[in-house]
Amino acid sequence: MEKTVAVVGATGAVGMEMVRTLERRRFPVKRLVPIASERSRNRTVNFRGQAVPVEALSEDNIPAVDIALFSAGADRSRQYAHLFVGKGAVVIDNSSAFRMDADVPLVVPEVNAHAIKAHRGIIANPNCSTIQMVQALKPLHDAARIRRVVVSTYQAVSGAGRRAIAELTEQTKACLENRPVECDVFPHRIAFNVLPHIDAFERNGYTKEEMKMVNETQKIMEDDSIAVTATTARVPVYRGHCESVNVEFEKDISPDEARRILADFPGVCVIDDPANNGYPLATEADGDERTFVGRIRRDFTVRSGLNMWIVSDNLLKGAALNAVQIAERLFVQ
Ligand code: NAP
Ligand code: 12T
Repeated sequence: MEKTVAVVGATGAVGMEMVRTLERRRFPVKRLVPIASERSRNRTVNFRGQAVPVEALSEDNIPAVDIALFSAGADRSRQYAHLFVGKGAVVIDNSSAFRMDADVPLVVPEVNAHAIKAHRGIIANPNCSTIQMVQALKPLHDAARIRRVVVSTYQAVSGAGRRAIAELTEQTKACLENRPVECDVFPHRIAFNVLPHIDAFERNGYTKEEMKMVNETQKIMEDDSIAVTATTARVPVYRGHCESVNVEFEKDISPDEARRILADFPGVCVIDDPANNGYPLATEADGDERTFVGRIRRDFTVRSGLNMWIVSDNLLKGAALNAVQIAERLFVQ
């Protein structure tokens, strides 16, 4: 049965990918309702060869839709998600607003699709860095039980939205032309730099982005005994988050076993051919729906441990694709 689908934040970096992903995966859309701020009133969004007018988000004018994909920031999600649910929609929310709420499923379909059915109107999409990491961790946990994870990320600027993408371009040009560099979105220059700072700092010394990786991993894997510690950094890459992940296991697991297990897991592609310089790259992941894993090798400093390198397109599996896959599980399969 075809569904009416609203995309709230349709003009943003994630929202535009949501619209493209609905089209590419032939989601049974009866009517698309693209929604953004007042600023976008006169804009249109291209969907299946048509220019669809963008509507302005307003409490007085909540459309009755079957599905609402939210990617307009956590404040908009807090203000409007329940109003869409009140009009009969299931909301799939990309922001951090509801992820840790006990009555909101936090879902990566390949990992915990069963959690979807407990929803009460809202389903949360995890953080981009968490999604690609748990896709690799889940099958390894089932095989050898994970004790502890140490992760460092190298995150693309598109995770911080349209203005951040433009800022990398502007600053790069300014640097190459010996002009002064202006910082607006990021607290320091991102061009030709690495910033160990994503989202706001908490009192415990970690950033919110780092704590999302800790808390969301335990919720999705349904195992609070998995210890996770994270450092998240921004790199001057447009698209594709990279992660160095160190995992300690209870049982022994060899790199060959891990490669076999990961290659069989849906959505994961193993690229691990160092002899031919074969490993996952942001440039290769850009525009691809898969999560890539490589550089799988033993951590010789513990009884059973592995190191690996995980890369995925943060706007696809890290955001838009995962949300559309949740909608597919709800309504298509
Ligand atoms: P973006 O490129 O800055 O786009 C923001 C979108 O929200 C635009 O469509 C914008 O509309 C709309 N918007 C902003 N303020 C609004 C308002 N007051 N009323 C209605 N619409 C408003 O940002 P983005 O990168 O796409 O991120 C959007 C959201 O997705 C954020 O909540 C972010 O946390 C989340 N996100 C999640 C992940 C993940 O890990 N799953 C990854 C990236 C982002 P206008 O064009 O009219 O301004
Ligand atoms: N600050 O969905 O800046 O919680 O890359 C995702 C990405 C928050 C989120 C980023 C962020 C989220 C970023």
